[in-house]
Amino acid sequence: FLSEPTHLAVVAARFSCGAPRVGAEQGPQALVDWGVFSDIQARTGYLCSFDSLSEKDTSRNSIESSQNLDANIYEMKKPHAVSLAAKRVSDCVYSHAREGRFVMTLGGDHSIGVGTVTGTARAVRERFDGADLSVLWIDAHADINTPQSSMSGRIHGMPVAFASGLAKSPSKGIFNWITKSHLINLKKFVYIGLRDVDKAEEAIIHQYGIKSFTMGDIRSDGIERIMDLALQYLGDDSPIHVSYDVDSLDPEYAPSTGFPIPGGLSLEEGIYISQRLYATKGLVAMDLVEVNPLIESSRLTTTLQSAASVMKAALGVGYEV
Ligand code: B3U
Ligand code: MN
Ligand code: MN
Repeated sequence: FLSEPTHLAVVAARFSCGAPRVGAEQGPQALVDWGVFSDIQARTGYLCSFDSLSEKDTSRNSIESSQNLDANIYEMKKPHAVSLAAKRVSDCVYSHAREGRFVMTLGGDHSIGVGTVTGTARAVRERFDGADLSVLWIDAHADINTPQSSMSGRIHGMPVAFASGLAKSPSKGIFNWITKSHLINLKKFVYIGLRDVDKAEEAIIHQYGIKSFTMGDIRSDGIERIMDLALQYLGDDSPIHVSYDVDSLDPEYAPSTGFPIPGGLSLEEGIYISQRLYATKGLVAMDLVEVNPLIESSRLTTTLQSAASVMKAALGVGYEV
């Protein structure tokens, strides 16, 4: 039901307001400088376009710019800044996905995920007669805390809750731009790679029956079988968005990230996930988030190399060992 996109829209989401440390806002530039997209362009013939979104633009263009974007309120850290950033990302992703472009959003901390999946979900509903988007969330973390359940108050631990409507807008001005047409369906959602999940998040996952494949599942069944099950579960009747947190990879392959957790995906497994998604012919959008060039800087190239490999594989570009 999809014609193969010929246009790759790269969205640099230069935000780190949802995470405790600065640095993730520099992830997109580091990835672009690494040459991923010239490589992809050369090997696929995709037309590439670039949008660059940052906190500065957000406050300049916003009527709420006079507010203190750093205020911690409603049990969340910097909710105004994150909400505005995510809205800009959502609108930008939507405008490209609506035109049938493949959208690659570079993070940035994972709070921008509120924007990416809602942008794609809205475009898919319009393009495919009300269809729900399928979402794969590849992450060491579940990112499904609500403001009430979160111990940290950091919104990069909450994007799945806001994008699915599980967490409601706590006030006028914070995430109140999210309408029904933006929401993702948790029945069309799977986790892969989980290994650091809060107790409260476990309860939410259980309560809503969310499909989840942990690192334990991958170690016992193998990534091939897990991808069979994940794709079978999602079905082949709707377009796919993959939100790829680089910390799903083992810290050996992706050390430059805010919350590295041992026991992650090997690079080979990470690439395999992308290859399987490409092979569905239904992949319409991808996020690659949480690359932080200020962390383990001496091993940043390892992180960039890994991130580049999983991005390229998702676009059908093979990698050289
Ligand atoms: N679940 C914890 C820790 C966390 C780490 N990375 C993310 N979350 N995205 C929290 O703060 O919600
Ligand atoms: Mn994440
Ligand atoms: Mn994570």
